Amino acid sequence: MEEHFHINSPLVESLGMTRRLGTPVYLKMESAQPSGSFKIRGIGHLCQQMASQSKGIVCSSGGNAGMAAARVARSMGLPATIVVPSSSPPLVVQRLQEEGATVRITGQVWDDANAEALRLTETEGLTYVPPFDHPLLWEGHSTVITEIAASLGQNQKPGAVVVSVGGGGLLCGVAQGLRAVGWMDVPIVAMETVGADCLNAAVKAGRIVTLDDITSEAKCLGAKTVCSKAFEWSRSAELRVIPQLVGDLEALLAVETFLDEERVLVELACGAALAAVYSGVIQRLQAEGRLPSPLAPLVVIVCGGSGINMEQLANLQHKIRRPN
Ligand code: PLV
Repeated sequence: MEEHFHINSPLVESLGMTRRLGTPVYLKMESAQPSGSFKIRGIGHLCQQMASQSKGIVCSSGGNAGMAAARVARSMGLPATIVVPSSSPPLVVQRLQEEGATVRITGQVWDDANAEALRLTETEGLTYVPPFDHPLLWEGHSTVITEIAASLGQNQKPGAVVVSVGGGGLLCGVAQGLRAVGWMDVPIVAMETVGADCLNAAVKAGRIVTLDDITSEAKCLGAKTVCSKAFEWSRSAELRVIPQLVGDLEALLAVETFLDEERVLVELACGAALAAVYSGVIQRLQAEGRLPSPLAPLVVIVCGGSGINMEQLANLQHKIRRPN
């Protein structure tokens, strides 16, 4: 039987968000996962399916897929090489090393690091662990929705589910989970930051596009191209995906408010999802008639992230509030 590296994370009501929205808001606390994010769900599943006979794994990451891969590899007794771009904060490199991984820093953004990981797969004969683009990852991530369904019970269906989108792996997992529990009428609000907006850009263009550069500080959302399955879901007649954008400042304000009110520190990548409520995105969608009012309980996936501490928060506050 497959071992689970993830936990059944808490589903808790946020009083602060509930007050702002006027409908119950539930937080799915993926920040509480071992390795600090939801990534361990999919990566735990993928590694057990693909890496049990491997001589080692290599994972390209903005940080959190790497943290999950390093943790899973350690539990499986496998060496892990994690390739991160130079935009990942030193804190991430340190935490990866503490997990026992070998860290390589290559290129400026995740796409560069990924090219290096693919090269190592070939030259070193390692098993490649992708951070977001693989059906086994989506299957693993989908358990976040089956847990929510079990927690809410038969009589409560969410009005919408809010996720952050980097390369789109979480979005694909949530979509698959909604299908598994028969909730295909529950819309997904897919949040990105300006400058890490590959899904929003693709939906606008009507085709997959590659961003020139990642200019957002939410580096863990910084894939230049969304995975094709996520784009497919965004156009699917079966399910409604509502892509939305916030600025880095809104994501930062959301991280700060969440720390003050919920006493949990998360990455800017997660702040994008939290800003859906704190910056009034959901309220605007309701005013525009794109989400119903009143709305059934809103579920926010608190994706988490390990690339944050008080020092990194201060760095972000400085960069985002006083650019240049
Ligand atoms: N981060 C990926 C991709 O980075 C990584 O390598 O860790 N929230 C957090 C905290 C994340 O770390 C990520 C992805 C996401 C949300 C978005 O998930 P995705 O990529 O599945 O859409 C470049």
